[in-house]
Amino acid sequence: MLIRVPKGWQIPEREATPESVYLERRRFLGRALGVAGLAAVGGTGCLQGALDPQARGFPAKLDAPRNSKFRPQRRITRYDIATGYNNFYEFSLDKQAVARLARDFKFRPWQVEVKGLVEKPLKFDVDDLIRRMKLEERVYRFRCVEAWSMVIPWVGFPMKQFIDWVKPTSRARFVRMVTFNRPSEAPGQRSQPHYPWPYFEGLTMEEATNELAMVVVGMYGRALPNQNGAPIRLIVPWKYGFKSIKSIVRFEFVRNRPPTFWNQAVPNEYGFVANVNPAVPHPRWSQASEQVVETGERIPTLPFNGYQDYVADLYS
Ligand SMILES: Nc1nc2c(c(=O)[nH]1)N[C@H]1C(S)=C(S)[C@@H](COP(=O)(O)O)O[C@H]1N2
Ligand SMILES: [Mo]
Repeated sequence: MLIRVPKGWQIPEREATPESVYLERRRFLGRALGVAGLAAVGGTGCLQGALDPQARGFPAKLDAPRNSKFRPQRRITRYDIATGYNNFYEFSLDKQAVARLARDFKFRPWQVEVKGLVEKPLKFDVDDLIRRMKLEERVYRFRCVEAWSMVIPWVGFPMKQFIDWVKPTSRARFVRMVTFNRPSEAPGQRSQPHYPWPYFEGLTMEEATNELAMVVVGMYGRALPNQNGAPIRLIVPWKYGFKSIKSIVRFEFVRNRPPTFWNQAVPNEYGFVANVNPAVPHPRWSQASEQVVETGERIPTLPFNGYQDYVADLYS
């Protein structure tokens, strides 16, 4: 197993927050209530599984060196907020109920399939993949289309590393990714049958091989918590959060642009490209600014979520 006891928590850099602070949960509800649109909150009990290091389901340590190239100019979000305020519609559209509802879902063992326009289709256990790839930690800004944001230390590997390993053929122009479909275990899939399950997303090959695109298997020095998309998800920080598909079971290399879940469900609200852009309002949310979930502070939104130097060329 790659999941192991680390040699010691790496001392955070200027912008980082020590683990003791991530794990501090006292102020969570008070602070999070500052976020506009937050519905009435139940007890704190629902967050227990995600917060208490002794509790069942608290993720194992997952050690990886930080890539210090990526330093957002903002403070890292506390662990309890990043794992207690989640969009994961397979479980619930109540962000604060997701952690509890995803707690007993079996995310391991987990098979991942690679198919389509590749030299050799593959099927493997996610932990075999994690052992094979070179892990690193990157602190990225995270921006949801609902106009809230966080800053998260992800653990994973560049998607390019994965693509170089699976070798798509030259005919491949897009990669399509798909989440599990287990309505008997995932209450949101059962209660929202009008959505086109399973969740699916896609990127162009140029986007998928961009330095920023990351396949993520952990956060805050631990394996991914269930509610954040265990055991393997995408992170594309210059795009709205809905592109960053969780709990992937299949990567498929295709010739034509694949449909995407939110574009299919609500075509006039969500496009394929979905780059963070303060100048283009969503029908329900101005994108000019965003609310920092932890503090309630409102800050201007940056083009490409601040990553224009890496990705603006892809779209010119
Ligand atoms: N499978 C799946 N992936 C998903 C979603 C989802 O509902 N299902 N929600 C998306 C949205 S809208 C956001 S903002 C992020 C939230 O990720 P987080 O809970 O780790 O912050 O996951 C994205 N990936
Ligand atoms: Mo989102």
